[in-house]
Amino acid sequence: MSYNNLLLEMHGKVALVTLNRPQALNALSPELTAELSELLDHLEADDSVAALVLTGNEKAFAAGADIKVMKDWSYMDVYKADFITATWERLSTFRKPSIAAVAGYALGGGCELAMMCDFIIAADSAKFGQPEITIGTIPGAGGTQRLTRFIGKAKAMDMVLTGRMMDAQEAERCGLVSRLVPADQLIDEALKAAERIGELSAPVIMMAKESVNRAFETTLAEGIRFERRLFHSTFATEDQKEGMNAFFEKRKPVFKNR
Ligand code: CO8
Repeated sequence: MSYNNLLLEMHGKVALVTLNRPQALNALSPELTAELSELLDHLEADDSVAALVLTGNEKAFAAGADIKVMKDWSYMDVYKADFITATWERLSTFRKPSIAAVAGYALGGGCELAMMCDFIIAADSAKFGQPEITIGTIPGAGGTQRLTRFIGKAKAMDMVLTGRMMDAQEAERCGLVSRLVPADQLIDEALKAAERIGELSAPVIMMAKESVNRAFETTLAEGIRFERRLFHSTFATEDQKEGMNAFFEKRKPVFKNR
């Protein structure tokens, strides 16, 4: 597998995927999002991959959709093609755990891509924003929806209507980011978190992820019922027996992903 706009490095069971269009601050061109979508298909199907870390470079995670490519598109171009929704949204349906490791700009589609990951670890240099309004459009890959659910209406309106950027400290304070680390520790911290997840039971991790995600799509009562069914399902796994027995035998569990 080789890609023009992505780098893939395996760290044990963790796939580190780097967005790699530094000359355009990793602007998300149709080619890049198509490559990412294809790579995610491979990573999802590969049993040796336990988790994904998605990152950019020191200056930018990604500065948004590629404005150069889309500026002359007509309504019919974007409507008929359903403006590449399938490739953009692929990350949000990725079933394995995913962490965005963000340094520098995560703007527009870049912020939206980071929010499609399960959580975001940010370097102290990170800057988040939905500046689409400043170029005559609005977020189109979940920015008005995910951002609002993650940080609430007041902050989301402020970001989406003014297009201002939020620094890493503010992003951490308002819950957009799970951990804030010095820039030189970003990748290590994200890999460490992903490796820890990779030591746990893969099917149970998938159930946990599915259950948290359900919180954004349903009522509390339905969500709790959904969680309970998945909780019950964990008792059908060998890994639940192994985890609980290992606790009493005072040893590290050896999960078999069954
Ligand atoms: N698209 C294309 N090229 C870009 C983009 C972009 N989004 N961002 C930066 N670049 C290019 C610049 O044109 C420049 O290229 P060149 O060297 O050839 O002139 C190079 O990257 C470096 O950029 P700057 O010189 O501007 O760097 P600065 O450090 O001065 O500024 C900024 C950095 C503040 C990040 C600035 O580049 C900027 O404002 N970028 C645009 C940010 C933006 O508006 N993003 C939103 C885009 S719209 C969007 O994402 C909608 C998503 C909808 C998805 C829908 C899917 C279904």
